[in-house]
Amino acid sequence: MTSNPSVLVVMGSKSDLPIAEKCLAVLKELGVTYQLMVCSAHRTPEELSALIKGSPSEVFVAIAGLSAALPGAIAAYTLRPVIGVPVSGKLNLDSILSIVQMPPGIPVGAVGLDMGENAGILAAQILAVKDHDIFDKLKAHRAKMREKVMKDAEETCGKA
Ligand code: RP5
Repeated sequence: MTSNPSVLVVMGSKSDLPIAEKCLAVLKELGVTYQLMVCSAHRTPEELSALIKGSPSEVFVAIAGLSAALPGAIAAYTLRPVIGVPVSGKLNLDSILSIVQMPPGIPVGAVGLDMGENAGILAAQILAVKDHDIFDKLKAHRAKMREKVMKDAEETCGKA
């Protein structure tokens, strides 16, 4: 971990780790520095407040399931962008709605259910507005995806 990570990834519980790992893999590929933490909006509210207020990170990713207050609670403590990742459980709409339905004035950007990778890409895109290295890595990432779809199409359907 670097001393001034660009992205702070917070999980509401250690059980969210498989989703966080998808985010971290993308951040690594795109050359984005990060810190990973477990901190809960409901179970450790004071620690969460101290963590966010003391963080030098430019973007926050918050990963939580059930009544997922974590992204909104983080957004209440910072003016920097917060990306929420809803985690699937017995009811999949619970965490999605908890993250998306923020009150006016305190927005949270939400990605899809369990989509840690999209949170990583979106965080990198925010940083890439000012960081040319990350911008170039995002371009390469898009090109790689394009090549994969073209190859899949050729293998599955033959040459166009
Ligand atoms: C949420 O409750 C966490 O983000 C996790 O997705 C869910 C279950 O937490 P554990 O009971 O596994 O700690 O706060």
